[in-house]
Amino acid sequence: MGFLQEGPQLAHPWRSDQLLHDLLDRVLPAERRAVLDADLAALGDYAQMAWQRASESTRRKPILTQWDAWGRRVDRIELTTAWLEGPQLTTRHAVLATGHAPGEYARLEEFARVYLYHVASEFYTCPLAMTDGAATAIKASGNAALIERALPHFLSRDPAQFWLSGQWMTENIGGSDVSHSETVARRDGDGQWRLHGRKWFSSAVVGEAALALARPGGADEGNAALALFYVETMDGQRRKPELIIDRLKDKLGTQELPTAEIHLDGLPAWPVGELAHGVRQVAPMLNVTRTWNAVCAVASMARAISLARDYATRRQAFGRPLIEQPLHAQTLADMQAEFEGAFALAFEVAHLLGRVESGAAAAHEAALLRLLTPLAKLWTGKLAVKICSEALEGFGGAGYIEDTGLPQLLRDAQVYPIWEGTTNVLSLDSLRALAGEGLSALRLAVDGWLAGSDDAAAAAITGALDATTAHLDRHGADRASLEAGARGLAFTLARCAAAALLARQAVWSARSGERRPGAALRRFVSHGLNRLIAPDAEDTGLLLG
Ligand code: MFK
Repeated sequence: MGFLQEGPQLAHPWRSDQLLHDLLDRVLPAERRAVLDADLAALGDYAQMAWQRASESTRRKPILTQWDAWGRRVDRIELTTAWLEGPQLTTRHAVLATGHAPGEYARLEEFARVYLYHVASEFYTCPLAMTDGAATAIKASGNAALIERALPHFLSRDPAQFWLSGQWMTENIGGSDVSHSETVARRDGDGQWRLHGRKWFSSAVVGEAALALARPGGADEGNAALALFYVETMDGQRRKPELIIDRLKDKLGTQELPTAEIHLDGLPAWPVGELAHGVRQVAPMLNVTRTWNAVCAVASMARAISLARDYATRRQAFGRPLIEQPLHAQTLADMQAEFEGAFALAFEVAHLLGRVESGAAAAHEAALLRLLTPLAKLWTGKLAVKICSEALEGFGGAGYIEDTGLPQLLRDAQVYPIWEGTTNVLSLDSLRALAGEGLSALRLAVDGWLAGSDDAAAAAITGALDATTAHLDRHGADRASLEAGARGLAFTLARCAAAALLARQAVWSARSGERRPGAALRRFVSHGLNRLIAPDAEDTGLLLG
C-alpha cells in the first residue's frame, strides 16, 4: 500500500479550549467552577466519543412510519442515536435547569454546556432551545397555573419527568411575517380551546408540549390579534390523535432533526396570556432561541477550526506541514480571529441574559441585551457558513467527501442564518432595538469594555461607532433608506461590539502574560469594522431591469 493520509483528530473540546477557559476564569467566581468543570469535561468527552462514532456509522436521518401493518395511523418517528441519548445526557448535566437557576451566572453556565454539547447533539439542541424559550416565555407571562404545570417538566433533572417543547409559528403562508397565520383557536362546548390549522415547520414534533400562535375565532386580521397558546401533545405514551404528522422535511442539513409538517385537528390548547398580542408574548422565547442560535453557530465554527488546525499539522504539502506554509497559517489565523470575536459576542449575550433575568444588570443592560441579541444571531449565523466553508477548503478535496464528516459541518451551518429569523429579518429587528436606547447603551458598554485597552483598537472601534451614529443621523428619517442599510449597520455594530469585547479580554489576559488574545484583537480589527453601506435607490433598481 502506498501513501495514506492521516485524518484529523478532534482535540478534547473542553480541555483544549483556551478561549472558554479564559472566559470562565475571567467571569466566574472560583467556587462556582467545580461542578461546572465536571459537567464540561463530561460533555467534552461525549463530543469526542460522538465524533468517533459518527465516523463509523452512516445512519443520518430519522424515519417516520405513518401507518401500521393493519392500517392504523401511528405517526411513529425513529430517532438517531444522539437524539435517543439527549434526555438522559442533558438532564444529567442539568443543561436547561442550570439556565433557570438563580444568579447572574446561570445563563453563562448553561451556554458553556450548550457550546460543548451542540455539534455532538445532532441538533437535539434545537428542541432544547425551544424548551428553554418556552420556559422563559411562560415565566414572563406570569401565568401561575402554566408555570406550575410545565416548568417542573421543562427544567427537570430527571429524564423520566423531562418534557421537550416546540414552538409552532411558521405556516404555509410564511415564516418571517406571521401576520397572516391561518391557525384558528375555537372554544368547544366545554369551554376548552382547540387549535385547527397547519404548521409548516415543526422542529420539536417529538416533544410533549409546544407554544403555538393561533387566531381566536372571530378575531381581527393582522398580527396583533394572534394569541399565544400552550399545548400538550401526548396522552400517556400515545400522541394525541388531534396532532397529525403529515411528513418529515427533506433538508439540506440538520438531517438528524425530525422537522415535520403537521396539522392540528382540534388539539386542546390553553392561552398563555391575554387572547391577543401573541407575538409580543412569544418574544422572550425568540430572544432565548436566538441566543442558542448564536452559541451553536459559534460551536460549529469551533469544531470546524479545531479539525482544520489539527489537519494542518498532519498534512504535508510542498515539503512541510500545512501549518508551516505561510499562506495557510494566515488563513487559519484569520478564521480564528473572526471566530474569537463571534465567541466573545455570543457569550456576552449569554452572560447579559443571566444578569438581566436575575436583576443584577446595570440600568443600560436590558437595552444592550435587546440590541446585542439580534446582532449576535445574525452575524454569527453568516460567519458560521463562511468559516465552515473555509475550513472544508483547508482539507482540499477531502473536505468535499461525505464520509470524512466534514461536508455536514457546512450543510448544517447554512441553517443558522435562516431559522429563528433570517439575516434581513434580524437586521430589521435590530432597528426596533435601535429605536429605543440601544445605541446609547452599546456606546456606554463599549466605553467600559475598552478601559485600559490598546489605543489603536480603541480608536478604530470608536471611529466605526461614530460612523454608525452619522449613518443613523443621515438616514434615520427615511424608513426605506434606513431599512436598505440595516444589514450593513447591524454588521458594523456587531463587529464593533465584538472588537471591544476582545479588547476587554486582551487586557485581562495580558495581566498574566498571555499575549494571544491581543493578537486576536489586532487581527480582527485589521479585517475592518465598518460595513456600512450608503443605500442608493438607483443602484438597487438594477434588479428591476
Ligand atoms: C441549534 C440552535 C437552536 C435554534 C433552534 C431554532 C429552531 C428553528 C425553528 C424556527 O425557525 S421557528 C420560527 C422562527 N420564526 C421567527 O423567528 C420569526 C421571524 N420573524 C420575526 O422575527 C418578526 O420580526 C416577528 C414575527 C417576530 C414580528 O414581526 P411583526 O409582525 O412585524 O411584529 P411587530 O408588529 O413589529 O411586533 C409585535 C410586537 O412584538 C411588538 O411589541 P408591541 O406589541 O409591544 O409593540 C414588538 O416590539 C415585539 N417584538 C418583536 N420582536 C421582538 C419583540 N420584542 C422583543 N424582542 C423581539 N425580538
